[in-house]
Amino acid sequence: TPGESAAAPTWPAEFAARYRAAGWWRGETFGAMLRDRAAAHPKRIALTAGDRHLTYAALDEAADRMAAGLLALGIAPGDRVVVQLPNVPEFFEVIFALFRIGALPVFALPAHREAEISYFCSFTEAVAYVIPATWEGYDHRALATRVLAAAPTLRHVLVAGEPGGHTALGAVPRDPVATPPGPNPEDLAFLQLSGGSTGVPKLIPRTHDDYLYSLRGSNEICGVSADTVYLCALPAAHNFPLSSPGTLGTLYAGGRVVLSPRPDPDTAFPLIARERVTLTALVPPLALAWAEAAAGTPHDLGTLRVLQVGGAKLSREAATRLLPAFGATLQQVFGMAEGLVNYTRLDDPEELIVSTQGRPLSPDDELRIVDEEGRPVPPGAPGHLLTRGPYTIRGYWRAPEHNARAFTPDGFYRTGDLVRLTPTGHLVVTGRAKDQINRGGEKVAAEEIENHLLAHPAVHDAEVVAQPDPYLGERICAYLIARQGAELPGRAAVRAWLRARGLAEYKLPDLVRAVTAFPTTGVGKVSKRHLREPAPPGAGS
Ligand code: J2J
Repeated sequence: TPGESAAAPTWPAEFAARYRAAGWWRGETFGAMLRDRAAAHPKRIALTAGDRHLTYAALDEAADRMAAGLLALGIAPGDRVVVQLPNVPEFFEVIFALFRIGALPVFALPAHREAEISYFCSFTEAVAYVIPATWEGYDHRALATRVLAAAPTLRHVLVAGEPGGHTALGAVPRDPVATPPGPNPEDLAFLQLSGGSTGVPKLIPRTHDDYLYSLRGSNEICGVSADTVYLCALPAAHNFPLSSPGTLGTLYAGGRVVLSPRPDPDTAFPLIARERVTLTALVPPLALAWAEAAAGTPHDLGTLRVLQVGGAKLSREAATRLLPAFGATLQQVFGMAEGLVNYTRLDDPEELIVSTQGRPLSPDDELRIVDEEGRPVPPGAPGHLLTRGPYTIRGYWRAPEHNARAFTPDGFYRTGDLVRLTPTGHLVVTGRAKDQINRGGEKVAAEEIENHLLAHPAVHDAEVVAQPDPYLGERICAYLIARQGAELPGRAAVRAWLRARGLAEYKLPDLVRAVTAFPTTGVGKVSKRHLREPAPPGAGS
């Protein structure tokens, strides 16, 4: 829909023309892609979830019926729909239905709570919110009732399962109706969430053309074909298992997606054995837990050909431990929902696989590694990574002020990652310049947590930083200064208080330390670098 593309900067015409001429953008849409696959091999299994197997024809038909139902409810092209579904078939039925209509899924994670969901619904002016009835012991219907009160545009809550007071997905009308013509390939397909480094997460507008190219490119690099059986163990909505090549890449290739409700080895290993899984994606802490569990497992993991690890830095030591644990090739993946994805290649020498985070997917991915002043660093020196290319956004959705900082005037995205380039063209992630904590692959914006902490009556000032953690890589540490005469809450009380404000569990501080002042830089600004240095033993809680 033309109106919505104006909500974010897009590629200048000469770039779009180049990407089309190069064959990256092929004028496909998600709706047509699924239709083609269903026509080509209707009886092949597209999705497996527990004992349910959906063929391509069944998924295609379910998406059509769902689209008809959503249209009947009044969901129109360009409308935003917040989708908070775990790894269940309805996730794919709903998003393909929305793709067919040209309505935009807004991808929320199952862990998100009232603070995040209310923000997504109100900021995107969402008309509908799609949830499971309950997940991991949590009642999403009660959450939805509270969100309805906070988001004036929200007209429908659609529930996969028992609806409570809302509408069951299974009860939306399923009769075929006249469908609108559907979106164009250059239109937005969905809004993805940024890891974020600001008070509220930014929304990432991805088009059919650009995302489908990233799937095709990923498939080629990862050897994904109709024979691939991909296990989705991470939350399906996350960009890594969605697209690198993930579930959507596997469907693009006509392969089979197996949904794991949880990522732990006890859940995943029996699925790998039973479904003969060939490919899966993990974050580093999970990969290490899997390697440990693989040693004594009775389950046959021998079908696994490629184990992808990404989302957070995998140390050389950890990578070396993973190599012999599975019969699979290890692949490092350094990607971002904004676009750029780097892969070690399956035939890279072992040394590159354990020591680098891969090289760009596309020959048209442009990288710049620059110093604080924006000048290119000497070859091989560490610096800030900037990038531009055929599947990297040119701006966030409805965020002109932030875009002016997050993108260069000539359209390079400032990733906030510090990297160096090897002579082979691979990237090594050396650190991070953005104010974010990467908690085992889960991204937490320090400012978002600080803002919540500052609302506490006993808190005068708050700083949130990452601290090294042997298992997670990083954990969240909150430093608090008390108000005059007030007593600061301890760790448990801080966590309970943030939870009550509706913050997702993974964002709650792992450590809380009371201090009387923050270290400052020469110019009197708070020095987060000094706060990150491990505190002396015995300081704080
Ligand atoms: C170090 N840092 C990494 C890695 C991501 C594929 C894979 C991952 C993501 C993802 C993704 C890293 N080593 N291997 O979208 O398609 C950190 C960087 C990066 C940020 C992006 C995909 N892999 N990171 O993790 O949008 O800091 O995407 O900028 O969640 O994660 O986070 P996100």
